[in-house]
Amino acid sequence: MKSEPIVYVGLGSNLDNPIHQVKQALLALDALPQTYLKRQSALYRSKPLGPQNQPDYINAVAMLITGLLPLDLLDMMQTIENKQGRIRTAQRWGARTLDLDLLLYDNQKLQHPRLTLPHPGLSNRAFVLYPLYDIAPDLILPDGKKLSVMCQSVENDLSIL
Ligand code: ROI
Repeated sequence: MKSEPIVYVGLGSNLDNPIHQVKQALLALDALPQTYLKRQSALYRSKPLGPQNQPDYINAVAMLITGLLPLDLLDMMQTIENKQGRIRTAQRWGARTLDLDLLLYDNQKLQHPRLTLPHPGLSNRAFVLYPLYDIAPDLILPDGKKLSVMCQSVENDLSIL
């Protein structure tokens, strides 16, 4: 029997009680159809990447087991973002109540107008790599790179909560 896909989702928030937003989103991910939350990282505080005139972020990474296809999962993640008050503004990289990024879907590589897998920001963002390492220290990416080695090439400027 083929096992169900393992998926990693990055969570980030810097508005309206970010710690609560991230915890709430973990519950919402666990409640998705055909899906459960297998592991969750610690919560981390990080300086904003992008414009600095916004609050610090709370970040975490979740490991899900899911029977949903990538674009169906993406749709449902966007519904969670919207339910938690996400307002899309013109400002690129502005503050947000909740950002859910599909980082990895099994070993799939995908170039689709709505979804790139692995997530293009994965390899250079400490606030993604370190929480991911928390829950998957032996992970090897679809291009064969080891997560542990990738972590060594980005400065860890996070504080754990
Ligand atoms: N910066 C940090 N530290 N954490 C995030 O989750 C995050 N998300 C974003 C941008 C605006 C790029 N900056 C971020 O989308």
